[in-house]
Amino acid sequence: MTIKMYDLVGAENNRAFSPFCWRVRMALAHKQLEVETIPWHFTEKEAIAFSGQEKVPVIVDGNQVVSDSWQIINYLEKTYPNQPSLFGCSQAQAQALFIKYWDETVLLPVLLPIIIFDVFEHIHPQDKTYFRETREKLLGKPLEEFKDVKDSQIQNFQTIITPLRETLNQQPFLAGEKPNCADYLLFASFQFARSISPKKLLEMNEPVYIWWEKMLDLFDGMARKSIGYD
Ligand SMILES: N[C@@H](CCC(=O)N[C@@H](CS)C(=O)NCC(=O)O)C(=O)O
Repeated sequence: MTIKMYDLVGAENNRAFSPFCWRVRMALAHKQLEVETIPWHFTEKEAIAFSGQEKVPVIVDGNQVVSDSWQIINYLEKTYPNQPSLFGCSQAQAQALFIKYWDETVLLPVLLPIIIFDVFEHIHPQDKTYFRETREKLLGKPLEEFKDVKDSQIQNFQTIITPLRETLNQQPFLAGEKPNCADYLLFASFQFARSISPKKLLEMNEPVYIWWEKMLDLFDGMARKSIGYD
């Protein structure tokens, strides 16, 4: 049965940009599960009210409703044990939790101020007021103050991803010879940037850039086919 997934999009239905939704899209592709994505906008809270919360991703798998990217990934791993494993073993599954939190507490907080004004410019017009109000409250200043990004911010981003770079200097993927959920968790944030921002975050041919390109090619170029900046 086809899994339905509510997926945050911008002004165009093919501009999927949520890092949390990209985690799940990559996981579903790895698991070779059929998915129907339902384009969703920030202000369409009623469309996902059945999930009991207000954020995407949300998946509907038969009569199962699951929200939160990490919960969904673990649901898929448990529910579809005969499909390719997202982790390979329970130890790797436990370690992937560290990657999830490193992404959310180190990488995304540095990346977000760099690209948040680009997000604002690419979201659907119906979402603009809501996005401005909620994000300005969260960040404590007008979105316009994020318009001009300093070189030092990009350099800081490049510095904080040093552990990723050093790892990818020695092996093609975080998971080794082949990608797994650890790669998807971090790639999702890079796909977030690609889908919404023309800013150059990395030098071409550095290990993270090479990995990013390989990730874009996975699953018949699934992520590359989604609207974004190359
Ligand atoms: N912990 C959640 C976070 C989900 C999340 O923050 N989703 C954002 C989109 S990237 C959202 O739906 N935001 C709705 C809003 O801000 O109203 C997960 O991992 O799925």
